[in-house]
Amino acid sequence: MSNVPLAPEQASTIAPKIDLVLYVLTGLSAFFLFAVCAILVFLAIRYRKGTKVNRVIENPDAKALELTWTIIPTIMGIAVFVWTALVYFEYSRPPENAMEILVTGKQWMWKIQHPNGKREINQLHVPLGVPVKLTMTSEDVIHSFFVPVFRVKRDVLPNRYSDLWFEATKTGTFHLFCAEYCGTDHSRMVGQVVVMEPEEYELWLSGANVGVPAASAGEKLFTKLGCVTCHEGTSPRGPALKGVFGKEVQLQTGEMIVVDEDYIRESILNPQAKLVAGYPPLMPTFQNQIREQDLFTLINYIKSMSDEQNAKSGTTS
Ligand code: HEC
Ligand SMILES: [Cu+2]
Repeated sequence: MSNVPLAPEQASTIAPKIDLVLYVLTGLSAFFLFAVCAILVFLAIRYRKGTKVNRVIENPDAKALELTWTIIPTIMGIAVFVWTALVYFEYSRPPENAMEILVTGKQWMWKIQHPNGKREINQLHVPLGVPVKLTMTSEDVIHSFFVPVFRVKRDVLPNRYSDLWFEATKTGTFHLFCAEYCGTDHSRMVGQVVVMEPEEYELWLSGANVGVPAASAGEKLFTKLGCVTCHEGTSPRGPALKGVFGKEVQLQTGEMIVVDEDYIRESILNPQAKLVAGYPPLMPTFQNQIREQDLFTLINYIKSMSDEQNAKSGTTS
């Protein structure tokens, strides 16, 4: 038994912080549980029927005592709240400069796509010491991406993007699980996360199986699917998409909405759901015509158009 570890090793920057929360909360709960039980047992024995003890209540409204056991736990409760909230914020907010990798869950495998277009299945190669943001979606049911050594887990949902980030602190090969029951072979929806030195990762990235870089693949798709005919050119029938990412647009209903990944995704799959003010419902749906990974590529392309423009005009918002 002695070599069975209490928890898997810690291999990300967030892991020690998550563990500390767990151990401190467990410790506090255990301490109060034992303290209350011990006092309870002691008093039950001492004051049991027939014992000769002083049963006179000398100080019926022990103010000092009441205040102590109200104020101390209140402070402790607030301290725990503030501390765990800070850890939670760090856990749930990917850093701006994080490298972005796409993860698609599918019964029963994990499909991964790197920034340069390189793809892999059930294996995720990442560089050491670099913040990595996973943008995840599912092609069918709900899955959940779980890497125990990083202490990160997040549900992966169809028709929506969820993200998860980590920064690895140890090289090696670690387990990757699906942590949401997703059908017959759920238990086999497992894989490996391979953490490499950054130079090795670069080498690996440029090795075999390199796809087309995401940006130029996006441009090709944009042309091939006919998006250009309506969204670019001299007399476009749809709104210009350059610089639109991250901005607010007005909808026909008068509502303002921020253009993010989910909105673009919906605009492509279900254009009538949210019409841009001043435009007719011309855009055809691309539902079932675009694969999940291509959709992501398109979204990235629209994003990159915005970056270019921001760089040119020198404005960022
Ligand atoms: C037949 C013309 C047409 C084609 C083809 C077309 N669109 Fe559109 N698109 C429109 C129109 C018109 C709107 C504005 C009305 C609306 O919101 O549906 C629009 C809106 C959008 C929006 C929302 C823009 C905003 O400012 O909020 C996005 C994103 C978009 N299209 C992306 C695409 C992509 C990607 C493709 C190719 C896969 C595509 N469109 C193909 C006509 C088109
Ligand atoms: Cu699954």
